[in-house]
Amino acid sequence: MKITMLGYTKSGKTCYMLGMYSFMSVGLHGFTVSATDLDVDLDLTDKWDALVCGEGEERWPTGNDANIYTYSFDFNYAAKPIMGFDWIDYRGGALRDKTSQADVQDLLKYVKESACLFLCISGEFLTKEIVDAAGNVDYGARQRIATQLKIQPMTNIITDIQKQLNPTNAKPFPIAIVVTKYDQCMKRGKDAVVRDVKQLFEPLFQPNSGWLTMICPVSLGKDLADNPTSGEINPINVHLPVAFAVYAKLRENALNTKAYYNQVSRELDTDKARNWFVKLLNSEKIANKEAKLKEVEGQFQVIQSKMERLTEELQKVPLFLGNTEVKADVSV
Ligand SMILES: Nc1nc2c(ncn2[C@@H]2O[C@H](COP(=O)(O)OP(=O)(O)OP(=O)(O)O)[C@@H](O)[C@H]2O)c(=O)[nH]1
Ligand SMILES: [Mg+2]
Repeated sequence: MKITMLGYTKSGKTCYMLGMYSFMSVGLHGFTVSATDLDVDLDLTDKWDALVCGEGEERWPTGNDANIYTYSFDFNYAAKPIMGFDWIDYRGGALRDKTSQADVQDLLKYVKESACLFLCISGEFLTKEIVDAAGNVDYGARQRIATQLKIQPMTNIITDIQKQLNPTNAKPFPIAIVVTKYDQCMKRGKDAVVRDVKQLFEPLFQPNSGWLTMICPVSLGKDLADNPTSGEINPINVHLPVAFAVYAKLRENALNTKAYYNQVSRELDTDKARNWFVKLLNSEKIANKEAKLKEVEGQFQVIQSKMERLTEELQKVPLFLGNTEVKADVSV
């Protein structure tokens, strides 16, 4: 599975990936993330060590150059891989550059192959209110903040995906809106930030939009807002967007498995409704289909049990199907 994180330069993409990897290489509740290449593990661990132990501006990674770097990871439970995922790290400036640039084209191609999109928006621009508790919108503030966060190029890409895949609420496309540097706006409280984020990405939250959207605040440490050069690194929520992407992919697999089960089951019903002589002739075919049904049912249960382990974690952050807030569960 491919995941793309869209976000402008300095929005915190590289730091998020480093934080997610280092936190999840130790793991949470039995879930871990591992790099499939040991050199990648070394590279990411070195960068993370610099962040944790370093002081001053140098602790932070340098902004990306015009190359696209691909990282391959496994998402595991009890040290057994549940699913592999590929991640790209690129310069956020590519989001606003001309499509004739090589890396811009590669980025757009990668987006189209991705099973889940992460939209990276920095909490440093979410300190002023857009929507109040009564639902009144300050459109001027919304416009200013949308410009700072470069929402438009992200919305354009979402529109492209809509055209290409035409997601529906029955078969939705998963998007995680990752509010990075949440330490910088956390004083406002989660509800206020979630209200504003919904206003910034309004098309995702319309009835029957076909988008399954998670809004997830993340931070590398709550002290960083006041003290970016030496504040303690202590990541918050960095595992949740990846857990969501894996959950959504499992859900899609479960849906496909269920559809296949129903199809075989219908065929079997038809076979069994024939007269005794035809049934006798088809007895081997019927037995095969019965065995197939059992096998598919087993596969379905395995997928559901993997989903079940993830759902508990996912209750911590809001999830929407179109305009409706939903709970992650194992039903499909
Ligand atoms: N307060 C705070 N600052 C952060 C956090 N994460 C990143 N930053 C700051 O944001 C800067 C940019 O982060 P990067 O991860 O390099 O941003 P990027 O999106 O990869 O940028 P490009 O590579 O240019 O596209 C860092 O140098 C830090 O100063 C965080 O959790 N909290
Ligand atoms: Mg970067």
